[in-house]
Amino acid sequence: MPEFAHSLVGGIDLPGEGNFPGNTNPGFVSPALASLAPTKDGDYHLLTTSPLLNAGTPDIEGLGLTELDLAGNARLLDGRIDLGPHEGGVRPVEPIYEIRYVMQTARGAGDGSSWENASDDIQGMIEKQYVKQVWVAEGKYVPRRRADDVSTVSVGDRNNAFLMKIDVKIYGGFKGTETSLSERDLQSARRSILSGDLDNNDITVDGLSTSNRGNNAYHVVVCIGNAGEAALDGFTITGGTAYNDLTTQINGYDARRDEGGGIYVANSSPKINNVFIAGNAARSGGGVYLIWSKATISNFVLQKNTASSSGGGISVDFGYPTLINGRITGNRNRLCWRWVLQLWPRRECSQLGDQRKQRYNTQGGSTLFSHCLVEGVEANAGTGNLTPTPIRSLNLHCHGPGRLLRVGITVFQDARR
Ligand SMILES: [Ca+2]
Ligand SMILES: [Ca+2]
Repeated sequence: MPEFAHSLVGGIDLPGEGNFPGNTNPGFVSPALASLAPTKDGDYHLLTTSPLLNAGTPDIEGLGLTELDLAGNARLLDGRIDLGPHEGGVRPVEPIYEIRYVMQTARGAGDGSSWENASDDIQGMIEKQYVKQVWVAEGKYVPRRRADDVSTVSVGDRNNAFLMKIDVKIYGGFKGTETSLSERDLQSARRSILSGDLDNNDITVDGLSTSNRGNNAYHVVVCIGNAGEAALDGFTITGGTAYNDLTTQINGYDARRDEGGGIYVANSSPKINNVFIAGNAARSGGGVYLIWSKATISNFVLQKNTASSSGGGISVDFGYPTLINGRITGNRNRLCWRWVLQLWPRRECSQLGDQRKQRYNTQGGSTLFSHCLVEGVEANAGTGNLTPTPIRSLNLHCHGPGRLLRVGITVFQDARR
């Protein structure tokens, strides 16, 4: 056998200096199948991940190397030659997957290319090139990346959030075998929970955070700037705790950390559907905060969220959001604005008359309600709204998002300070 040094031969463990074991994956860009030989097909440049980079002979004296390699690039990069006739690695080309799959525990290759190769990183999949939808199986998911720097994993950082991305739709409520969206069963107990419980110590009741939220993420979901066709559909959102005075820049806008514990939407109009938003807290907009937004929130429950100032359930500033088929109940505010739903512009407490009307202020507001029932409000703008008679039994009977379709919106403030 000839002598080898700094070489790789498939299937043979070569003796000698610098040789690679025979089972080493050389990391070619696109090798042709061996069964096709002889062939000129295949791309045998090395990927940037190849172990053969910078593994050639350290001493190039007497090798007769030319200035340029076979492809016309410099023959010596990074101070040491690579195995083979080419120098330098080629970035792997991202395969085109329009749907990426996420499970609580990663499977197979973990690249999200299928349920069998599910990733455990929702944001990582949202950021993938070509992705149009991210499918998320049941389980609890905590954000691992800062909303203002989603390219970096920073486990436990309170600035972490799930950041929606233009034209990317995020769907939850899967078992992990479905091949179409219609196979989801949102009425079952199966839930994909997005949680702000970074330190994993929240006391939860039925999956919803109730206490130990002091070190939780400021926001669970954030959507800022042009959302295009972006959507969030089929999730429970809980544990967001927004009480920080600072702001941060996200997508070119200042985002406040004291509004929108569950969902923070600014200058953006995503579609949010089939969501259960509960057990979140903020200074304003405990469950949801919307500013300059035409968001549509449909088939939703906003329950047991709290605000130290206003809008325990939802707070809306300057926007044209549409709320359809929802229930807003048991949310709590501490200050005088005892509205579970707070719409800009606010009125001072002293200007308010009937306590019941404080629950919903329409003056100058531009929120569109359709097929809604808002307790204590006599004239709801919009179409198909129900008569303002509180139907408390609805509170007891509507739990699954799918069952809310015919209910309309019910707003109760049944938990004051
Ligand atoms: Ca090199
Ligand atoms: Ca916690």
